[in-house]
Order: sequence, then structure tokens, then C-alpha cells
Amino acid sequence: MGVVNVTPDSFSDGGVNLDPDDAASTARRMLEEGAAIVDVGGESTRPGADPVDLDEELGRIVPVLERLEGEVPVSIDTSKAEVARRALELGAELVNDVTALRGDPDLAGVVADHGAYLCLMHMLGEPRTMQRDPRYDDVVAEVKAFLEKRLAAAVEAGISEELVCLDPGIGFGKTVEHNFELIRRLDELTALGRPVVVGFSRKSSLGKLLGDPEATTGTAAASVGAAVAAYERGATILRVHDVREHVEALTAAAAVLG
Ligand code: HH2
Repeated sequence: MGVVNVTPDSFSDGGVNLDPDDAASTARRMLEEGAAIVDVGGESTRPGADPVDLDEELGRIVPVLERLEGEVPVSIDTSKAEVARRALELGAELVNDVTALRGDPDLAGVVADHGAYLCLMHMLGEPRTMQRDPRYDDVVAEVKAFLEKRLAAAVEAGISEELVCLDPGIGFGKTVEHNFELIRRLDELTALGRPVVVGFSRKSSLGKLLGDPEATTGTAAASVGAAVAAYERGATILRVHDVREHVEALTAAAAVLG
């Protein structure tokens, strides 16, 4: 899954794809490089980010999706029902909701009505405050219990279980150690029986691991290392910014694993 953030403030590619022509050509390039789907987002969820209002978010993503319709498989990274509805009308197939259907009471109905795929992600708190001293007794057990509950809520709302994938939410209310433990014990999440998505790409835990305590991003090479380890432990969808590097590394890893 390639990432295209149509935002001025995303933590690693903010501003790069703000022009819809640039965003569409980035998405097409990612498809050529081997992405199966491109995740288009109009609101940054980086730590400390402020929410974006509906018109602003629509104004960012609609022109991009209009340019991609029918050409590139699209996932829409949003928590807003109205943004998801417009995106699905414009051909998106997956709704990637970092609030796991807790943000907008109308989102589940929109996903169900369109028969769309859905990604449910774990987040502790909300982006503005989530990195202020996150604590868990057992991060993996708590993330697992949360995802199980949100999956049940999605099914209850009429979304077919076969259309749902689950994501531990790397960096969303987690310390560096929490993030690595989630990947180390990923088998406990794949045991839920749904495909697991991992988005470690360029996240600050990678920069911190490599010795910069103030890092806000991580390198492509460190991202690839984390993605390959996650893949080996059962992740099926890797959400990444550097598609070519990840496709090459994962192709080699797949050949080794058989
Ligand atoms: N991470 C980000 C945004 N959306 N969705 C899922 N399912 N999983 C993730 O790990 C995830 C996500 C944050 O990364 P990015 O989109 O690059 O930055 P920003 O939120 O600043 O736009």
C-alpha cells in the first residue's frame, strides 16, 4: 500500500503532493513500482496535528481521486463519513479509518452500503495528545482486545467480516518499545483471523532506534527492515512511502520464505 498524503503538514511527505496533479502522478508511479493500492489522505494524523474540517479535506482529496478514477486502486485515509462517501463514489475500494469507526457515527453505514473494504486501526487517545506518555500493562494484549472489539462493532454495523483488515497503529499512542513489541509479537494479532496491516514507514521510532532521540522521521532503509520483519511475522499489507524499495525487499524476502 503506497501512501499519498495530500496535506501541507504530514510528518514525512507534507507539501510534496498538495497539488492534485502531483498527487495523481505520485499514485500512478507507485502503481508502476508495484503497489497494489494507494492510500490517499487529506488530513495529517501525525503527533500534535490539528483536525482538518470537512470542506478542506474534500477539497484536497476529490481532485486527486477524479484524476485517478478507474486507473489506480485507491484506499481513502479518512475518519469522516462524507469524505469516505465521496471517495467511494469516485472509485475508492477501501476506507482506512485510524479511529476504527469511533470518529464519525455515520462512517460504518457508508462502508456497509458501498460494500467497501475497511481498515480498523488501533490508536490510544487522539493525534493531538497521543504521544504524551502512553502506557499499557501489555501493549499487544490491549491492542488485540481493542481490534477484536472494533471488528465485532463493524460486523454489528453490517460490514462483512471478510472485508475488514486490522492494524496495530504503529506510532499512535505508543513508545518506541511498544511499536517494536507489536511487530515482535505480531502472530498474536494475526490470530484474530483477519489480514494485518503494518505502517512503520518513515516513522520516528526508526530514527530514535538509530540514535536520534529527537527524530521525527525514520529512513527508507530502516522502514524496509521493519516491513520485512513484519511480513515475516504475518503482516499482509505494508503501508509505505518508498514503494519501489519495499517491493524489491519484500519480493526477495518472499522468495526466501517460499
Ligand atoms: N499511519 C499514518 C496515517 N494513516 N493508517 C493506517 N492504517 N496505519 C498507519 O500506520 C497509518 C495510517 C501516519 O503516517 P502518514 O500518513 O505518512 O503521516 P500523516 O498522518 O502525518 O499524514
